[in-house]
Amino acid sequence: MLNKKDIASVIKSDQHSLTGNPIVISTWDAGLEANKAAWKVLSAGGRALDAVEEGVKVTEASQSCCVGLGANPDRDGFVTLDACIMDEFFNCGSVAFLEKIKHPISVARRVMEKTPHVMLVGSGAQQFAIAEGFPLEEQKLSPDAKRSYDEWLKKSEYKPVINIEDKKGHGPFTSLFSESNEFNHDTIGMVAMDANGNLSGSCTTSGMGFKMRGRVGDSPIIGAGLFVDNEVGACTATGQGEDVIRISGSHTVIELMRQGLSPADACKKAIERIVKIKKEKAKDIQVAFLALNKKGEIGSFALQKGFSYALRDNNTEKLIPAESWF
Ligand code: SD4
Repeated sequence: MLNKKDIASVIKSDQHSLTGNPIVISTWDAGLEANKAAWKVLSAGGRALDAVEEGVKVTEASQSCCVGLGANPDRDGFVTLDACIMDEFFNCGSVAFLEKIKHPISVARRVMEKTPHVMLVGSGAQQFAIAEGFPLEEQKLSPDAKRSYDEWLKKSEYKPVINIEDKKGHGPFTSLFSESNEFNHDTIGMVAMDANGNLSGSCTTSGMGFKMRGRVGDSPIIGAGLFVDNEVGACTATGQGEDVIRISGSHTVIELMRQGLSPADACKKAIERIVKIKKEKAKDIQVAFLALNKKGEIGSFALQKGFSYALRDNNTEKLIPAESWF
């Protein structure tokens, strides 16, 4: 049921859909650059689906610890990538545990458009990508990833629980800056509404650095790292994937919005659920949700401080710090 506060925020946020104004939001600082590419599509009247693919491709192509081939490897030294995409018709596609392919998000889109399936993994996903004409890249760690991996190998300490001792407030899997002083970024999740009021979303990552070989997080899982219901809204997640999967995070946020909660309140409720499940351990992990509803209202909520998301619409282009539980 809508309460007074919810109704007020819905009324206030009606602008985008009423005026047909497109909007794109995406996770972390790297979202600013990614949004620029998405905005090119949206501002030209293009489809949200194309915008969210083009947007996150920018992050996949850049050198980073946590997205694309330049990212941190698994504990055996291999970079393995996860991605998914979803459109306004409940069409969705996903790849997981994919190696040596530069743009997993585009392979996910091909899975959606060219196969009767939703998800392909590992060598099967790679075989499909090659058959679709995606070049097979070299398995070679980027200089940053190699340095981080060599450092990690000294102790080979496997920590399935996210280490957030770096309280600079950046993502759970990395330090704020790479060793070459480049700004690090995490998983990118992006949701957008186009000028026709249609929603789509994308999510792409290399997952947890130094993870067990074969580990798959929430990012390629429809309903966990991403969900889109064109009648209600779109949501994406970042952070400790295991705990997002545990509560079907993005789907949960959509269902809460369907019940009338604003995006921010729905994200907070989903975080509250994780806190309830994890109890004391919630302090040791980071999870954040980012959502957009059909009215163009946006919202986010994180477990820990330090999560921010990037917004681009007709009026503004900025990074917004999310509220957090702790
Ligand atoms: C995962 N959710 O693989 C991803 C990682 C992430 O910020 O979002 N990092 O669990």
